[in-house]
Amino acid sequence: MQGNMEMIKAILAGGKKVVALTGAGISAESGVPTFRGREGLWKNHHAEDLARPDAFEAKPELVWEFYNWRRDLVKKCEPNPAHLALVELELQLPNFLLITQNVDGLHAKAGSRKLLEMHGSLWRLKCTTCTHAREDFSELPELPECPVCGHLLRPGVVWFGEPLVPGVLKLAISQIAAADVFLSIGTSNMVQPAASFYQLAKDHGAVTVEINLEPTPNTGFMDFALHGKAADILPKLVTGLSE
Ligand code: BJW
Ligand code: ZN
Repeated sequence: MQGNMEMIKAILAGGKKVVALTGAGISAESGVPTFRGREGLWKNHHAEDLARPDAFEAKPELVWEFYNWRRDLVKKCEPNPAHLALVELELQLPNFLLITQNVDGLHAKAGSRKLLEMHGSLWRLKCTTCTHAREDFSELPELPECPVCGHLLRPGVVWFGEPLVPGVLKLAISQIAAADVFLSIGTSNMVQPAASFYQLAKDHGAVTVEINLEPTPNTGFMDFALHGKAADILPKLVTGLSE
């Protein structure tokens, strides 16, 4: 079924538990490049080829250059109306959880508090050797070193082939399985496990809604699909919800 804004608003307002999953598209209007497509190119490298442990092992300077470039870029970006609409949704609904695949920190910057950053954060660093980990917004050296053991630090993000942080997947699954409404926003649905979350929600009886500029592999399986910019659609969905 295609989008019907008023019907989705009514479903949202009546939803006892709403879970929203976001991807890179929600930050596009803030000026953060998405992961795939032409935007995902950096110095002729595909982002997907750098966000992996084998790339870091082979060329840590290149991978750190990529992440330092992104940290610099994202630091200057501000949340857009789509991020703010999800803060509003959190405030209006008694039972809400935002699960994001994004590592840019813009949901937290916007004010979302019921938030699960399932792929980690650009602002988190962790040691490749010991247990040292920290949040750090400062400018980093080309190859940052661990203050505890002196070994190389790495970005605190989840790369391809790596498991999610313990507990994160478990929490996401339990919350999605209990959801009445599942929103999928600005994600290409190309990366597991997030791409299968809609199926879990459906299996447990949730109404599923996709918001994206264009169709994704999951669109045909959703109850509703709204096509357009998240920054245009989400504020309209949230306005007047509690009236
Ligand atoms: C707009 C818009 C606007 C634009 N408004 N919309 C099962 C089957 C097959 C493979 C696997 C499987 N299970 C696991 C795998 C392997 C792998 C995987 O999925 N591979 C696929 C490529 C096939 N998954 C993993 O490896 C995951 N790990 C795992 O499952 O571990 C299991 C394990 C257990 C025990 C031991 C060992 C392992 C981990 C995945 C980690 C993903 N990491 C990245 C990098 C994070 C760090 C970083 O950013 O640098 O996460 S990859 C990258 O993709 C990033 C993103 O979060 C993620 C998703 O991308 P997203 O957000 O969807 O962005 P785009 O760019 O793809 O799409 C943007 C969308 O927005 C588009 O649709 C646009 O149309 C839209 N849009 N403007 C609305 N204004
Ligand atoms: Zn260390």
